Amino acid sequence: MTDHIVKLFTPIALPDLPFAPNALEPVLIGEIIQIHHGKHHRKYVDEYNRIGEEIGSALHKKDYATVEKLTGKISFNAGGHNAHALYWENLAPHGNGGGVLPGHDSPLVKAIDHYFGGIPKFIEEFNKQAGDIQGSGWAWLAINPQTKALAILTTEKHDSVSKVGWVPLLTVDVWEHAYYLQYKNLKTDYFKAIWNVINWRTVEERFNKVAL
Ligand code: MN3
Repeated sequence: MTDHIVKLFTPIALPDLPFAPNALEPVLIGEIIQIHHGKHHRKYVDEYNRIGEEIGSALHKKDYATVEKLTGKISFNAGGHNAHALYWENLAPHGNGGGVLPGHDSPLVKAIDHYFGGIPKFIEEFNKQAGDIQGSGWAWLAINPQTKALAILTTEKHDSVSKVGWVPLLTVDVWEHAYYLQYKNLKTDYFKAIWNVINWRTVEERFNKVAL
């Protein structure tokens, strides 16, 4: 009976990048990826772990005020970790899958044709909505798990589309740290270029899990 341990919190680790930091050049320079992954993403992971320990301890002590206070902070860092993990996984080097569209008979492409009138129109609309984000946020292609409808959604800070019941298929980081070292104030150029390194295979796998 003495070994009965209730584990209140399990820390997470920063996931490895699925490519070398300079592998997305010239679309995104290695320095951006190194700082973005090694410093920004790492900080969300570290903060998630630090606050998670605090919440675990507060839950154990029935310290409701502290739990309530820390909930927003853990949500911000959980969202930061989750969104970045999804972002890295839906990028790939040009020449190694990046920017390669699925074939015309792909159910994903058919759905994009249906909802947006084709890939070029989808990209145009995605970039427009990403450009309309005021301040920091994320642009998403998402699927509604009930209706199977596709939509372009944008969120603030690190909120994900999961928060409103949608499943993320593709996400683009629209925080300045994602592009500023290279693109400065020309974020439209970042949006245009990123399609050369989008890993459509990942997007297709995410789509197939929900839609088929
Ligand atoms: Mn970021």
